[in-house]
Amino acid sequence: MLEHKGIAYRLVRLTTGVHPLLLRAHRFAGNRTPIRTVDGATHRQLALLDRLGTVPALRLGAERIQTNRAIARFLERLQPQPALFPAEPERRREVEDAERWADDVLQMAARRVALATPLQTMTRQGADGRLGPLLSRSGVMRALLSHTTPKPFRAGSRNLDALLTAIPPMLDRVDAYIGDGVLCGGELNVADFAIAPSLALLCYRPELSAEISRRPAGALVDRLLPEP
Ligand SMILES: N[C@@H](CCC(=O)N[C@@H](CS)C(=O)NCC(=O)O)C(=O)O
Repeated sequence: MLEHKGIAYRLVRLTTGVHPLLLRAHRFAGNRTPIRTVDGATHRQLALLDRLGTVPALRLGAERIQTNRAIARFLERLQPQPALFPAEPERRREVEDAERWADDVLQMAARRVALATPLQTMTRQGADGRLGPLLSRSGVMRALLSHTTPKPFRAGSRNLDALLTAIPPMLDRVDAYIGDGVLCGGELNVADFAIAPSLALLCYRPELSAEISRRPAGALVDRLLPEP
C-alpha cells in the first residue's frame, strides 16, 4: 500500500516468534482487544498474542499504527491519492466488506492451511515464493518455527481436510468479487491489498497454486505478488 501510494519507507524485519517482544522494544502498544479469530471465535492463547503485538506495524514520527485496516486508513488520510477507497459510497461499502472478509476469514484460513502443510511438500520447501521465504530466511529456523505452531493455528490431519475443503468456496468468492468489479479493477483498492497476500500464501501448495492460476483470482495474485 505504501508503494502503491508512492510513499518512501524503510522496512524493518523482525524475527518471527519473538516479534511481539521486539514490537514492544520499538514502543508499539499491542492490540488491546483480540484482532484474530479461529472459526469465528476468539481464543485465549491467540488473544494473548494479539495483546503482545502483531505485525504489520507502521511508525511515522511519533505515530504508531497497527493492523492492516488501521494502516490503510492512516495512509489514505496521509496521502489521499492514489485512493485505496473508492469515492462512490456503494462501491466503497462493497470494497470494505471484501476487506473485512479478507482480514477476518480468508487470512486465518490461508494461514492455517499453510501452517498445516509440511515444508517438504511446499513449492521450494517454503524457501521462496510469492511472499518470499516463509517464517524465516534461515532454513533451520523455518523448520523449527514450522514445528512450533501456536495451538489455535494447529490442524490435525482430519482438520487439514476440513481446512482444505473450505478453500474452493473462498476462491469462488474472490472470483465473484473480481467478476463484479470489486477487485482487480482499473485502480487497485484496499481489498486487493488485503486479499492478494492470502492467495499468495495458498500458492505455496502446488495444487492450490494450479487451481488459483486457472481462476480469475490468479490474475489478482499475479498482478500484486507475482511468482519470483
Ligand atoms: N489481519 C491482522 C494480521 C495480524 C497478524 O496476524 N499478525 C501476525 C503475523 S502475520 C502476528 O504478528 N502475530 C503475533 C503472534 O502470533 O505472536 C492485521 O490486520 O494486522
